[in-house]
Amino acid sequence: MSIDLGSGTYVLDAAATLDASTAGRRVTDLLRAVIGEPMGLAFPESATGTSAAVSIMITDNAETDTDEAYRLEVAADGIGIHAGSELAAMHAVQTLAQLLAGAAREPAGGWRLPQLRLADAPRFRWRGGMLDVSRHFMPVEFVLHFIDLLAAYKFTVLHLHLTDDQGWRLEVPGYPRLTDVGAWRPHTAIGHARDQPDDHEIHDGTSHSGYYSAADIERIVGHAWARGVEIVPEIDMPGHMQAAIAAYPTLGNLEPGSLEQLPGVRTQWGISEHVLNLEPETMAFCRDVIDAVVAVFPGRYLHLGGDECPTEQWRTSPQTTRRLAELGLTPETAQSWFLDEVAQHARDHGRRVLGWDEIVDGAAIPAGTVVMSWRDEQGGLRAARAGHEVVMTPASHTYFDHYQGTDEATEPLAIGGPLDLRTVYHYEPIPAALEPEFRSRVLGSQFQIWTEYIQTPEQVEYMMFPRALALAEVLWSGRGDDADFLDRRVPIHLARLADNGVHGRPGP
Ligand code: TNX
Repeated sequence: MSIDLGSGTYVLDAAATLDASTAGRRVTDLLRAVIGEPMGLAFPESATGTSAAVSIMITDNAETDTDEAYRLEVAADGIGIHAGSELAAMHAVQTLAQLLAGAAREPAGGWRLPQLRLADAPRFRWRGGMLDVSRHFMPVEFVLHFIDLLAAYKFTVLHLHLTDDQGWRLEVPGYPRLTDVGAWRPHTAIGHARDQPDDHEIHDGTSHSGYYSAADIERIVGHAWARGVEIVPEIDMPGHMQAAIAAYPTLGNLEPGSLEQLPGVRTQWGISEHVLNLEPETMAFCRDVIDAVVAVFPGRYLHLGGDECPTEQWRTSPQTTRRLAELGLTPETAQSWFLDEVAQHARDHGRRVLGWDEIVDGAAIPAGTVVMSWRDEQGGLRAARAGHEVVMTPASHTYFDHYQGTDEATEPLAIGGPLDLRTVYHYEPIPAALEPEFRSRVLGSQFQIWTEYIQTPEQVEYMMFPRALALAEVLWSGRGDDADFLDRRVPIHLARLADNGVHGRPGP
């Protein structure tokens, strides 16, 4: 970003007219939603032949959102936005909203802005946040609000972790039990497993449930589009599937007849041994689920998980042992085979497939697969060198479910950590060990909010802020000065967020 501050000022008030004739409705609707409504500015259209107070010009490729660069000028006679795409113009609107949030209110009405010229473009194109709505379901209204928060800080990806052992959160036509059974658990473990007596689960004694209907997803998708956010839905397979197996036991590896051992929806955290089997019917189920996801989520990507899949049941189940032999596979090679099968189906729908970095542990993965490197940087390095695009999501720097402070006693219970604000601010998404010729394969990064220990929307906000501010800056403009960010700008943003009812973690 470059910014030239002028010496004069400009007052934006209720009389301000708008010329956005080259911009789409999405841009003007955003302007009205994030500036017009909260500040009481109506932005009437300027009459033909007169110059508008605010003009938004989309310069070239309005139909592609790949060009995110924009210029914003506050001059003596008005405000001008020049953008290479609709998405870029939307970023400019968010910047203007930030400038106005810091502007002085005029006694006669309106806001006084400094004159300036600003040219801005992101360093990385993948800037996102992952929300786990399986471990704790998050209501639709909050997902919409989460999208607003992402967009305000120019994140353009919402990765929705929709299914896991502890809950299935998406309605799938033809499989009513996925939500009737799989979206519900009778109780939830409390505290850390390490603090619990052996085999004795201390639980909260209340049920937990929730899922999104097709109509809910339509609202979420529509709102994301309106904010310039792309949703990346994730259906985690073949592990992390206990909720689906609870709903349809024939997806699992336990023999029929051993009914008493069949798992319910998981009520504890940690990794489940209940994984999908490899039968043709199970593969057909996965294809049906992919069809259902593709039908309601219009984005370019589909995340198929692929993390943490214990192979124990594939070794011990007689049925799966037979199936492995039939397919000429071993328990070690089965996971890559599985991913190839389901990924091909997603590609047949024109989707780019994503997976967590375990998918590069086995055989070579199909070209075009995008890898999320979460355990450390190694998966990302391997994948980038092998020709794949990667999103860097190392737990050490992007797991916002970790404690924010080193004194656990003063923080709400969290899964582990810590990961403090300064560490996030110092995160460099391009691994130092990556050879220059492969660096363009690092698309960017995203923060993860896994919700084992995060039960409410308020708690999501607390874990998100201020750390999301740090990652937003790392990904958009690159890290600035520590003191300026940590001591000056973070408190300003936390205060503004609090004014809007969003309570991050205060203090350093
Ligand atoms: C690892 S990251 C997981 C998640 C947990 C998370 C908790 C990944 C692909 N798997 O299932 O929620 O750690 O931090």
